[in-house]
Amino acid sequence: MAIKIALAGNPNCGKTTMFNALTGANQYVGNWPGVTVEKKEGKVKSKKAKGEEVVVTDLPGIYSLSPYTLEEVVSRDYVLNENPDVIVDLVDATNIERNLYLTTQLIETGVPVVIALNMADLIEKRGIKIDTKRLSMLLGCTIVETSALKQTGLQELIDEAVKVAKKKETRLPGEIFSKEMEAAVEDVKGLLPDSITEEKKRWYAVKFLENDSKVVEAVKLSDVARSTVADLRTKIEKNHDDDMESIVTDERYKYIQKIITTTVQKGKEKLTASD
Ligand code: BGO
Repeated sequence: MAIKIALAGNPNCGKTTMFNALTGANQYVGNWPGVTVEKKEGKVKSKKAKGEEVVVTDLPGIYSLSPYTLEEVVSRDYVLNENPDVIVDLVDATNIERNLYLTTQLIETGVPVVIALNMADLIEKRGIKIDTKRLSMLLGCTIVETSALKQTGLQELIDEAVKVAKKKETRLPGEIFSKEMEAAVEDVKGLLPDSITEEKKRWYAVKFLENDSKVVEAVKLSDVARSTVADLRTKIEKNHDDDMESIVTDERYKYIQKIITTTVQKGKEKLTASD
C-alpha cells in the first residue's frame, strides 16, 4: 500500500507551486467525487519510503475545517475518512498567525502533521524571526522550512513526512482552550461512540460542542448524550454571552497569540509574494 500524504493549507500559501515542484509531470487531475472541485494527486520519491510508493493528494485551499464551503467539506472528509498517513500542512511564514488557525484544527484530527514553513526565502528579507524549534515543541509536530518557489527544503519535507507516516504515532495536541472548554471537550469525548477512533475523538467532540450540522447528522448519539452535549453548550454560551462557534474561534486565536508571542518576531509589513 502506498504511503498517503495529504497536502493542506490556506489559499495562497503556495500549495500549487509546492505540489507542482514535488510531483512534476507525475501528477493526475480529476474531480473530488460528486463535486466540481479539482482533485490533484501525484507521486513523489523518498529514500525513506524504502521502495514503497508515496502519493501526495493536494487538498483544496481552506482557512478552516468548518462545514460551510465545498472546499472545507472535501478537505475534512478526506482527512477524517480516507486515512492519510500524514498531513503536510503548508504554513505561509509571512502570515503565520492566520495560517496556524487551520493548523490547530488539523492537529486535532489525530492524523500526524508535519508543518512546511513555506515562503522561507522571505523570512529574512522581511526581518521576520521564527523560533522553529520552540514552535515545533509547542505544536507537537516537526517543522521543515521550505520555499516552493526556490525549490528548497522539498526533499527534506517529503523525507520527514514519510518518516512520520511510517512511525504511525499520533501526537495528540496539548490544551488549546480554556479550562472550562477543555473540560467540556473531555466530557463530550466520553459520550462518543466507539466507531470514532480514540485519536479522532477530540476533533469530533469540539464539532459536537459547536453543533456542526454535518457531524451531528453523520454521527448518531443517544438521546441522553445529545442532551448532555446541549446542556454543556448552553452553559458555556451563557457564561460567555456568545455562541459556541465564536467562543471556539476566539479561544483558538488566543492560543495562537500566546504561542506566537514567544516564537515569532514580526518584521516589515507585507511586500509582494514574489519579493
Ligand atoms: C504569484 N516563496 C515565495 N517568495 N513565493 C512563493 C512561494 C515561496 O516559497 N511559494 C509560492 N509562492 P500558489 P496556492 C505571484 O503567483 O502556489 C508564490 O493558492 C504572481 N503571479 O509564486 O498559487 C507563488 O496554490 C505575481 O505568487 O498558492 C504565487 O496555495 C506577483 O505565492 C503565490 C507575485 O502561490 C501563491 C506573486 C502572477
